[in-house]
Amino acid sequence: MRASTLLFPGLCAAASLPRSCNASTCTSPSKRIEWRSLDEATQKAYTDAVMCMTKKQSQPSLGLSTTLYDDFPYIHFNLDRDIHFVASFLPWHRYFVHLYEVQLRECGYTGPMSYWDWTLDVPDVPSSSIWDPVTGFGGNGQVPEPDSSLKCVADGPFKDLRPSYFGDAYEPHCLGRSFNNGTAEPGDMFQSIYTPAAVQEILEASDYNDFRIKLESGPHGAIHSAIGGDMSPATSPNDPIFFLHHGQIDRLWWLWQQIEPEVRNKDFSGNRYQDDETVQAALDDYMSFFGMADGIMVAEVMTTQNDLLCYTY
Ligand SMILES: [Cu+2]
Repeated sequence: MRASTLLFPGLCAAASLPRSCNASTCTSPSKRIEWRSLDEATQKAYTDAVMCMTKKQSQPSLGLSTTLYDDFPYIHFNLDRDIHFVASFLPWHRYFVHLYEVQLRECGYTGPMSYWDWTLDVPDVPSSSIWDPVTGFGGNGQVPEPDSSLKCVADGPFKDLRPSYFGDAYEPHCLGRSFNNGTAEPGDMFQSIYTPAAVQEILEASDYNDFRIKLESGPHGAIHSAIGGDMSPATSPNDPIFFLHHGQIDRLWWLWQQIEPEVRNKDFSGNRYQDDETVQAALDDYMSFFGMADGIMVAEVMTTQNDLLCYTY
């Protein structure tokens, strides 16, 4: 761990700067693009890079015998209670998506990082082109997995995927999806929770804690539940759509920050822990990545335009 505890609020004015406070080398940030705005060749290159990760070994620091692909659901599951329903939900997932992008690039992907703006698909999310077998991520689960309640995605680039972990078990399985209506009406994907108007209302939150709670419990959770299958347990990074979904979550945080960057790039507050409401989160809180990468301080990812990240939307 670096000497994060020596730092204080107003971090970027401190004498010894964390690397991310130095914005000087991020002169031309890359721009993340909505999935449907990528051309077909770039979409194919992205999904090929995702599959490339299934053919590489786990990062040695994790001591696993599964694949690099499985590292992401594995660490997300193991850190579950440290990174959900706490203040660090947004900064942790911001860096997690970045670490995934690094691996896509190691697998030869050179196109823009992407996100899925699900507000564009309301009111008919099951018919979205995001599920297209050629230009998207394949569709709903169709075929039951033996000895499992999962229904397997049967088309598109991920139909032969075999993620290793499901919840706390080592259990190689198909990529499962069960589009979920939560009601008796087929086709209702909780979409009232993430309409453009609903998202606009969340963007009007005046402070970080209010914004984070509304975004995490609202649209973030609704999309996980609506897709179901592998998107439900804490091994949800098993579904490649996870990273486009969290790209959108990160984009909404970015949009919210852009409204008043001088204030909001430092606005961070709320519960540090799930079970202890007395401890307030702070910018110099340390976030673990379970050995996949060095831990970082929250302050290092409060803006996307710094040495560490260097992108915009
Ligand atoms: Cu998560």
